[in-house]
Amino acid sequence: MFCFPQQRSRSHHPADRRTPDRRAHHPDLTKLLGWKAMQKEAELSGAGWAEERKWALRMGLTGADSIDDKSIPTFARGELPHFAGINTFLKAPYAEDVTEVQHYDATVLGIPFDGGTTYRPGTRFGPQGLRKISALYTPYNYELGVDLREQMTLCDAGDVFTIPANIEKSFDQISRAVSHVFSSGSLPIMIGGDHSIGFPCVRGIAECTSKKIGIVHFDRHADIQEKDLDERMHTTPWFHSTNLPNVPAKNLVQVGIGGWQVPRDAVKVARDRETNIITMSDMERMGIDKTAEMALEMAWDGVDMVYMSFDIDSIDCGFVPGTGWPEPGGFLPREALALASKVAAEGICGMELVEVSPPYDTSDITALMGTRVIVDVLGSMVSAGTLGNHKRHIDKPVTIPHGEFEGNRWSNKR
Ligand SMILES: [Mn+2]
Repeated sequence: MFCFPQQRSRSHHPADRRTPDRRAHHPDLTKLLGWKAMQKEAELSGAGWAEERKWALRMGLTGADSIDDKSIPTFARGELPHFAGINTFLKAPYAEDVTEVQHYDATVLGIPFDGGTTYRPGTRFGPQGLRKISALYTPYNYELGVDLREQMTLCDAGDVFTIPANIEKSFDQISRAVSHVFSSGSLPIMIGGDHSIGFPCVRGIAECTSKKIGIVHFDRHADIQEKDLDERMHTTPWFHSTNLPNVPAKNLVQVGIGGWQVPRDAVKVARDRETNIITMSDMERMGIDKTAEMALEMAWDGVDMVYMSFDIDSIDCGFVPGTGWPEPGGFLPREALALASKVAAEGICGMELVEVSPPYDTSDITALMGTRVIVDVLGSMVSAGTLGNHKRHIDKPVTIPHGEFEGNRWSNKR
């Protein structure tokens, strides 16, 4: 498998003339993660994929006679082809009836709200932007040796009905939706939306538990002042979140903060409340492993669960142009993915991915990056076996009534 006979015979490298076997000069391949990952794939089940292909034939009819691959349906259903279909996140099942989210390990929900934006609007299109480009992904990750479809269940519950230009009503709707998903036992994964949604998201989780919650917050901005432009804008979620009785400010860890866009009002609050700020330079000096270790230590100190908030603008704006308030000097994508994965590996009780603004995006790269953060977080939890750890802390679940209706909408009587 690793022999390259042609290359060997053609090579004029001096090393090859000294020894006939070029491989003797290679490092031990079995020490490479690349080799280990290749072996690990063999341990993965293919049952979920086989099931999806059968399901596609049931839903989309069997394909034309001229097509040799008999698993290809007439109508595109499920993962393939990546350019076709109605896109939910990662082409996961659409939980159109949201009482069904309880049957899934994790639930994606879109929060199309940009009423808290103080510069570039457009994050109301963030959920659709991520869903669209998420169709590019397979559920398998080579390096992790994880296949989400085989190892966990995922659904997309669609978007929360937010009310443009009314922050109070939108926040109430968001908290209600998040509390429904969290109470069901499914892990809530929120796609924003601007960062003002951080407060109602955390509030939705916090009301379902008597336990304490820490927060790891990736951002260039501190987002902890009380008000901005006289309202609770996207610069304020952590002031209001850490006012909640079971969300201690000392367990808020803010990673990547810095540059010229941190309002002094926010710094005063961070200092008063003794939050923990790790700057980009801190991370560079300590390295990724030490940074993650320190963030986890502070976030988990004396609490039962940790929530993750990932602002896409924590990554250098050269990589994520489609965002509400870009700031140079941020994480490299590799650093951000590694940090988010390491934090997620310990288990999280929910996450939000915010500030993707498709109208300002180029070639979907910002939405692509946001999608990648979410799938890496899920893959990391699956790999570490920590997905579902939050369930044991749901001791005050909420029940939200649904309306009464029988039959199907927009269809002729059967
Ligand atoms: Mn930010």
